[in-house]
Amino acid sequence: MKLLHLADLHLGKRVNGFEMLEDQRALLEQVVDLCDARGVQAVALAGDLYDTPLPPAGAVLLLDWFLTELARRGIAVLAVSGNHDSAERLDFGAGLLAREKVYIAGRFTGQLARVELADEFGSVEFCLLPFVRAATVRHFLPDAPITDYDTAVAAALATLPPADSGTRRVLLAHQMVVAGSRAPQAAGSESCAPALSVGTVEAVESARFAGFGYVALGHIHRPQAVGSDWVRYSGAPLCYSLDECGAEKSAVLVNFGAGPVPELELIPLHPRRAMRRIEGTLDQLTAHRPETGAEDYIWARLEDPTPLPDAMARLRAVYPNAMKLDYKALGTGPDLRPGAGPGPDIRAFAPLFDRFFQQLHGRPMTEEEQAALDAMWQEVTR
Ligand SMILES: [Mn+2]
Repeated sequence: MKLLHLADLHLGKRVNGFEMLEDQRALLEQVVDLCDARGVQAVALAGDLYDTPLPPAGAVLLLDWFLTELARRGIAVLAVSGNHDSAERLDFGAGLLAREKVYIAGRFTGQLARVELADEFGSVEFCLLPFVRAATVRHFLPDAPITDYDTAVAAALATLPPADSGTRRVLLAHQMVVAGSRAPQAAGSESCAPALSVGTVEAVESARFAGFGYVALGHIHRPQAVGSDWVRYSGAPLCYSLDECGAEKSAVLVNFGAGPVPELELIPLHPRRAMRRIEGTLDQLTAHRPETGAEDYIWARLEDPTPLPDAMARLRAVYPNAMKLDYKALGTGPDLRPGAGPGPDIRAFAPLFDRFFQQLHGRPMTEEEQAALDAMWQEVTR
């Protein structure tokens, strides 16, 4: 059986004010083509189908189109809610959709939904764990030994009947998973990302998933395995933050043979518009329209020594989808970062400002600039 693992579609997302719906449509068209080309029999969507609990109508229609196209081809769909989805709204029509082999688990209500799909070697069992918090699991399983998030997820998994040896079993989950003390590498567009840095992260240990042949994870937007090759974040299919400029995106093709452990292949996904960073002076960057990629989402880092008026307007004349513009510090002056040597004397404004100016512009002030600064200094200290 060939299963295609995707997650974190975030349909309806806006990035820096730009509507991503057309990019998402092009991406899902690519996924449907990929299913045709590779003979995919099932698609796993591991949470965050939508970007918000109340997605815009266009996002709902896009998911409707995608599910209909897959169902039309007889491809089964397995989906769980993520933390961005409304669990209840995702469950709308779930019983009806299951008749078309579209299996959606929005809410956790005390037991994991299980779906058996058949291939020439027998059946593959899919276990669907919607996004849960410890309190949700505790509510439905009051007698389970739950002390934290890790034990809560373990208790939810313990509601599954034990698997026979040799059973081919897949779990879908949308959680923060760690391997020992190693947290997954966030991409920057997850709303959970800040929690990663403070060290109080709520996470489930990858070893909890030992009984599964493959674990299709969502939540972290950078593709990666956690603890084992078969416990994997597919990553978001598009760049959803400028921190992801240039990141390669992929889907996981999970190929089950007769044995309990599948073969994996990462299939690159190609965005309609890349998200990338360019550097140079504004004149250089806008000298002519590039032959390819002019429509890309651009973060321009200008090497001009001083901020320029109307820089964004000039940039967008060439790159209409430029998202961000900032200036590269050209500093050749002293390194003023914390810990980079004895600190400057904060009582002496002039030398301090000198060093700041040098670091920013890579040259000392001209006489004219020095005079302007002196005048300002006189004014504020008078
Ligand atoms: Mn997400």
